[in-house]
Amino acid sequence: MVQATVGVTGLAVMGRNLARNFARHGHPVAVHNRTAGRTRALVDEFGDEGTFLPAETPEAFVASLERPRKIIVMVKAGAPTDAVIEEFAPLLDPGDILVDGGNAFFLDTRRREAALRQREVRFVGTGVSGGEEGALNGPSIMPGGPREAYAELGPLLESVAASVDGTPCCTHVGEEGAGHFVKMVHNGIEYADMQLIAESYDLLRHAAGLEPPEIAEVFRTWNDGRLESYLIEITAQILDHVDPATGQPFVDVVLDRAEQKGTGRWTVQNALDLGVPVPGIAEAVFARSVSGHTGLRAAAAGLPGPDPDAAPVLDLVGAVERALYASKIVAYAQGFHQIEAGAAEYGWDVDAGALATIWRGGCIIRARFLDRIRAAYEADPHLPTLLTDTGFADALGGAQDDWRRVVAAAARAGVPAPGFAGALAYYDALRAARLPAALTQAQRDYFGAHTYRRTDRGGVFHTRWAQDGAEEETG
Ligand code: NBP
Repeated sequence: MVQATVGVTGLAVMGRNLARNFARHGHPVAVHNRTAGRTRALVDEFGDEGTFLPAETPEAFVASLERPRKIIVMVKAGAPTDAVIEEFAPLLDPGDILVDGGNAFFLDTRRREAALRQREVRFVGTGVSGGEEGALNGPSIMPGGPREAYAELGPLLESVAASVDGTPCCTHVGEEGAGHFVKMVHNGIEYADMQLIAESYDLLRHAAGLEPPEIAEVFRTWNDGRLESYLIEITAQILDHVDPATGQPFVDVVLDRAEQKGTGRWTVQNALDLGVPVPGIAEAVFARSVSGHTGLRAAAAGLPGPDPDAAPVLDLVGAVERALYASKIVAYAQGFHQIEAGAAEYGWDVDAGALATIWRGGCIIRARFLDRIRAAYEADPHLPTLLTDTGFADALGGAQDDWRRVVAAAARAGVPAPGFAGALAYYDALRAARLPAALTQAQRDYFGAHTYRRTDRGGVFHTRWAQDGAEEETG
């Protein structure tokens, strides 16, 4: 009897497409879903794509797998994942590998891995990016969990992952929760990237006065250059699309309220916990939040702004391209900083260059740009920030005038550009010789005796502001 080399449980859009991807690559795949109708539908519709071993019960599913078993769980993240683990764990043997391919919160993954380790089941929290299309044709896969489990699981996952220049977009990203952590920050970076693109569109439309088809053409041109990416490509297509019902540009008939599922918010919450500044990601999360506050927006709609009849800003296209590229470097630098800080905090060995490599294909942020990041980490694996890589520093240098002009143009035209402005502020803060944090610290000492350090000598000091104004050394 044929035994399956891999099993997938949870056959909604992601699981079903991943199972088909395995089957198409010649892997006999066991398939199971809580509601058996989905399992039957998969085999009825796509059974001719490869060898599927459908199972109606967890017991039959587990029995149809080669040992050590490799089972991929693709169910809704949260309580459903715990329910599936509870159901399957008693049926597994020591050495079996249970992969969670859902969008789990990484601290849940750590907890689950520790619990399953007691049973000697190897739990691999794995980020999967690329949506349903990626799951079918090759996603970017970010497995965490035990390194030795990857030795057995890796070839299987690599065979179905996207591939760029012959390199699979899948690697062991780090131990235990690292896979889901990295996927979380990947999504945060995706939020920032999308926000910067949205601001570019808004500026070209409302400061430069271009119409959507003209902006689509600009994006197509950009996609032939260093900004070449999936997100730029789809943006051009969206801006060219005309709504069949009204004949209006499609972008004008979509309600301007961006939703979110939570990974961007998790990224920012975690960054706050780690003390890592990721304003590019935070501004993107907040921009979506602002867009959804329709009551607040309606109340503020009549507030004064700049002259609505002001002449369009000329020659903005090239400047926006340079500002976008510079701001994108900053956003990615922040994301990679968070990943390095997370790895240090949680004790994972994460290779930043390897991440850039596996994000080059399959996922939403796939881009030529990631090759540059890979090269930057290859040249210096201990790069303190992407901003100081020679190539990126040159690009930031070349963008200076335009970046500042674009932020000023946005302010003058009343176009909200928190991504561009925040990226520039972060850049200026990092390169500043002195920051007004000195004044902030002095204020803290004034009202709360929080003490301060001096630039001219060691020690910790407090000034007796409310008494004689004299300074005392406190430590
Ligand atoms: P959903 O997130 O919509 O989940 C539906 C699946 O979960 C169904 O198979 C359902 O079974 C199963 N399920 C639920 Br709900 N509760 C269950 C329980 N208590 N026990 C067993 N099974 C249960 O599916 P999806 O959109 O395919 O996403 C799957 C995972 O992949 C999610 O974690 C998601 O965040 C992640 N992800 C999604 C995308 C994407 O683009 N959609 C991209 C990357 C990652 P049923 O059929 O019996 O109801």
